[in-house]
Amino acid sequence: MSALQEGAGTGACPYTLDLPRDLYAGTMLAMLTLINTNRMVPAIGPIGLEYVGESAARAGIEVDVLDLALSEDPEKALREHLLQRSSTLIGLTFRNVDDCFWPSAQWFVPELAELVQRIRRLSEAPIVLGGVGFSVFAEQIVDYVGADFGIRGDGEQATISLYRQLEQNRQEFEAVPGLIWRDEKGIRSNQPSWPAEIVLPAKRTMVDNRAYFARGGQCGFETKRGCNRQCLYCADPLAKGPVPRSRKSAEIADEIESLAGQGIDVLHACDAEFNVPRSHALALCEEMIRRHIGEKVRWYAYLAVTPFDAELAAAMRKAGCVGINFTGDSASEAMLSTYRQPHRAADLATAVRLCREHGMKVMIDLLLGGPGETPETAAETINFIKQISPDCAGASLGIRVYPGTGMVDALKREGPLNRNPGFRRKYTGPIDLFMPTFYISPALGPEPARLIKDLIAGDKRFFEPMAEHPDAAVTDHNYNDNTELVEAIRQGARGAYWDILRQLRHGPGG
Ligand code: B12
Repeated sequence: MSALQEGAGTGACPYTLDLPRDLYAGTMLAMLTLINTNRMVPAIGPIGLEYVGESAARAGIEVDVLDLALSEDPEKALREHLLQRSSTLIGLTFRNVDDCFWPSAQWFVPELAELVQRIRRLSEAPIVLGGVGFSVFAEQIVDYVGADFGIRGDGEQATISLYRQLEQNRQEFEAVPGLIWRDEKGIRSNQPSWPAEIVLPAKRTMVDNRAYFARGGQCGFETKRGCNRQCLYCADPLAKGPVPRSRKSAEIADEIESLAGQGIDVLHACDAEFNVPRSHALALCEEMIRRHIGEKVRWYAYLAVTPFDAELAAAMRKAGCVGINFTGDSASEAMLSTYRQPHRAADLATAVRLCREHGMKVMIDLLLGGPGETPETAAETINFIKQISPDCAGASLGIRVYPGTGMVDALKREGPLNRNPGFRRKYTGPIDLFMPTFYISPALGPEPARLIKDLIAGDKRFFEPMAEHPDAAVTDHNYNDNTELVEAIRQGARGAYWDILRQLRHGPGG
């Protein structure tokens, strides 16, 4: 549970202060205050907030960061921080709207609403929201939590632009890319601009990355944004743009060296798919090899199953990559077509083989239960994965249905959403995709988790789906408040979470 939730549902806020204006005497003025709201553990550094903050600082804006994830007492920290400042703008990063994990289905929007109310009682500054999860539901979240603004998509230039407007008392909000705001007509919004070239500061010193490394076991770095694939279920093109946009290799290498200089030597790429496009992945690896970065850090990445070949595998390993998590989804021809994946089962086998040959650990992430999944297609997938034997496989069951994705269109073709028997959710009333809403093919029967567990049959390479019964053991594959991971990292484990969990089961070489 995230700490902001602790107060959730209690209604009353401890800070119903009537702020005396002289409290602001001697406080810092005209600044951008950035707040990390994500208290999920293991803690993941707010890399998006850091890029936004460093870009604003580079543009000459005074920036301060309040990191609620690293605070022992977030309520006190919030109060003390805001009472010492009179910010021009307060920015909140909202990474996870929900935990995307059925049947956990935790929704974090109500606690964000409470936080916004608490901030309102402590500061008169306008509030802007941003973040990857936020970007999928931007207008709805601004409306629900009562924020003044939101920025959908890339936050760097848009935040600077909004800040300048407020600082100069202008209201040309149409000029701010991706901005959501209110006027007398209601909620207004601009399209994000998705700049083709991404130029970011490479320092990574705006948040305490060493603390994140100690608590989270790895720190992130981003090499590209956006995706031109059309995977049925994926909201990335909505949050990150419909075409891949890359950073310059030298800038990324500078950033990794800066993190290494801070003692952070285990990293995770924050790209949806590191190898899309392949040419950029290879060029970056070559730059890292030229600088001997692979001798200083080890890193992990998410990859699409194709394109992946011996040249890229060799370059990645030499550049320091030690583990790859492939978006495998399925090994059934029918399901891969439904998911609109360009790879086929044979490509999964090649990916596993190449990782083995080049000394990288390999995980295949499966997405079981999509439209048309049957016990036969699920068995085909699980049996195939057993045969090609990756180091581990995530058997996720239940797909988070995001508005604006092909998944919604596909389900609408089956008939009215409210009558579709495949939906799984914890709320009542009509289907509302804003709240955690999942789909599991009805053909998998009344106990789909049981069916998948039976197919896995105790094979320890699989992370099994979580049963829906309230007394079911908590799965180890949900990283939302995963105490096993927290404890392992506290004791010194480092790496991608699947690799840490794998080692807990099988030992480092297993
Ligand atoms: C890499 C990754 C991981 C890695 C992180 C490794 C690391 N060290 O960072 C791991 C595997 C640990 C992970 C775990 C989880 N993840 Co994850 N992850 C991602 C991924 C691929 C990248 C996120 C990222 O860092 N992007 C790069 C940064 C720079 O982008 P950004 O945060 O969006 O920031 C930009 C803008 O949003 C904006 N912005 C950000 N903050 C702010 C603030 C303000 C004020 C403004 C104006 C703008 C702004 O500007 C930034 C720069 O342009 C995304 C999918 C994606 N393509 O983004 C999923 C994603 C964020 N994860 C998701 C989820 C659900 C999770 C888990 C909850 C899964 C689980 N149940 O275990 C956990 C949560 C972990 C945690 N403690 O928070 C979901 C969230 C969706 C949702 N419904 O909310 C995503 C979107 C995937 C998906 N499509 O479902 N994840």
